[in-house]
Amino acid sequence: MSDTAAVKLITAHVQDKALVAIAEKVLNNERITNAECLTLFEKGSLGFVGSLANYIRERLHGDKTYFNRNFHIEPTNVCVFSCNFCSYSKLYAHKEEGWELSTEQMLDIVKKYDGQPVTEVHIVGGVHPKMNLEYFADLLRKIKAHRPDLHIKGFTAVELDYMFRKAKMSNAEGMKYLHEAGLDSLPGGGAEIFAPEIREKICADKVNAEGWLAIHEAAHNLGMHSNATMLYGQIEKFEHRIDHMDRLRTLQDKTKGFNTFIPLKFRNMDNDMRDIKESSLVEDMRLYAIARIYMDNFPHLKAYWPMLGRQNAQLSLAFGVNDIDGTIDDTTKIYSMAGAEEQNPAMSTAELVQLIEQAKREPVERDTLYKEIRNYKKEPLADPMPAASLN
Ligand code: V47
Ligand code: SF4
Repeated sequence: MSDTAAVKLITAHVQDKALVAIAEKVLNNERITNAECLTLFEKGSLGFVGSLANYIRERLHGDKTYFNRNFHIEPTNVCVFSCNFCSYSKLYAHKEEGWELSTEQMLDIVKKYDGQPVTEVHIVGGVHPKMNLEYFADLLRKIKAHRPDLHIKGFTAVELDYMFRKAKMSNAEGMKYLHEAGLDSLPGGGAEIFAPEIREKICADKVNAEGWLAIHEAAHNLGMHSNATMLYGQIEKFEHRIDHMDRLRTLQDKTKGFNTFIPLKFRNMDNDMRDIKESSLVEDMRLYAIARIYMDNFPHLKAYWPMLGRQNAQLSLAFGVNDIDGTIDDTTKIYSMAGAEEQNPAMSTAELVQLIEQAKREPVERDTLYKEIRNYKKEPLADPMPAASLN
C-alpha cells in the first residue's frame, strides 16, 4: 500500500485536522514534534494511535516479534537510595532484612545454566555501599572466564554512577574499566522520569537526568549498546513523558547506541506511592503506541511481560511493540514485590513462541544485540505447546 492510501485508510473517519496532519507525517516517515506528541496524548483515540504505531512496527519489523533466552542475577536488594515507588529495596540501616549474594553464589547461578542455550545474563539490583567497582569487575571477569560467550547486560546508570563516584573515576574511565572486565551492555533501568520536578518527588536522592544520560553516552562512546526505560503512570503528566522521550531521542540522534525503549508501568503494591491508582490497560496501550510513533530513531519497543502480564503483552503487539524480553527466570523480584501480574516470572521458550503465535505474529529468538538466532516460523518447534494451553 502506498503511504497516501494508508493515510486515507487511517484518517477516513478522523475529523480533527491536527490528527490528520500527524498521520500524514508519520506515514510519510517524518518525525513528529513535542507539540504533536501532546496532541496524540490528549486527543488520539486508541484505534487511531494504534493504527499508526502498527503501521510503523510493520514497516520496521513486519510480523517479527523478538524474545531472548536470558536469566537475571540480583546481587542485593540493599540500597542506599530510597525511591518512593520501590517495593524491593531495604535501606542499608536495615540490611539484615534484605539479601546480599556473594560472588560464589552469583557464579553458582551462572553455572546452573551450563549447557543451556541462554545468551544473556541481566545483572541488576540495589545500590549496596560495600559492593563497589572492584567487586563487580571481579564478578564480571569470573563470569567471562567461566562462560565467555554469555553476553553480560548489567547495572543501571544509578548503580554505575554510584560505583564510579566512589572509585573517583570519570564515566569514561569507569565504563572502560568495566567493559574491559567483561561488561557488554547496559540495561535501561533507573531512568524513571527525567523532569526534575517529578524526579524530586519520586526518587530525589539518586542520579539526575543529566547524570543518567551521561553514563549511557559514555557506554555508547565505547561502542557498547544500551536500553532506556520510562516509569509511567505515577504522578507524571503527559508533558513529562514527552520531555523524557525527547531527551532520549536527542541522545539517540547523537550516538545511535540505544537498542530498545521500555516503558515500565508503575505498580503500587507495598511502596510509599501505594495510594496512586495504576494506569488502565487502554492508557498502557495508548502509551506504547505513542512511544512507537515519537521514538522514530529507536529500532525496538519492548513490553516487559512479567510486569504487564502475558495477555496484555500479547495485546501490545498490535500497538507498536516488537519485543517481549525473554524467558527470564524466577529470580526477578523487583516487579513481583511491587504487585506485578506475574508472581513467578518464568516462561519456557515453547510458551513464549506460542504467546507470539497466538497474536498471529512471527516469533524470533534474538541475542541481546538483535542478531537473529532462530525464526520459529521457518524452523518450528518439534514439540510445540498444546494449542489451548495458554488460553
Ligand atoms: O529502574 C521499580 C522499575 C526498574 C517499580 O533493559 C518499577 O532490558 C514499576 O530497568 N513499578 C528496573 N516499575 C528494571 C529495568 C529493566 C527491566 C527489564 C528489562 C530491562 C532492560 C530493564 O524497575 C527501575 C524502576 O524504573 N521499578 N519499582 C514499581 N513499583
Ligand atoms: Fe534502590 Fe533502585 Fe529501589 Fe531506587 S529503585 S531504591 S535505586 S533498588
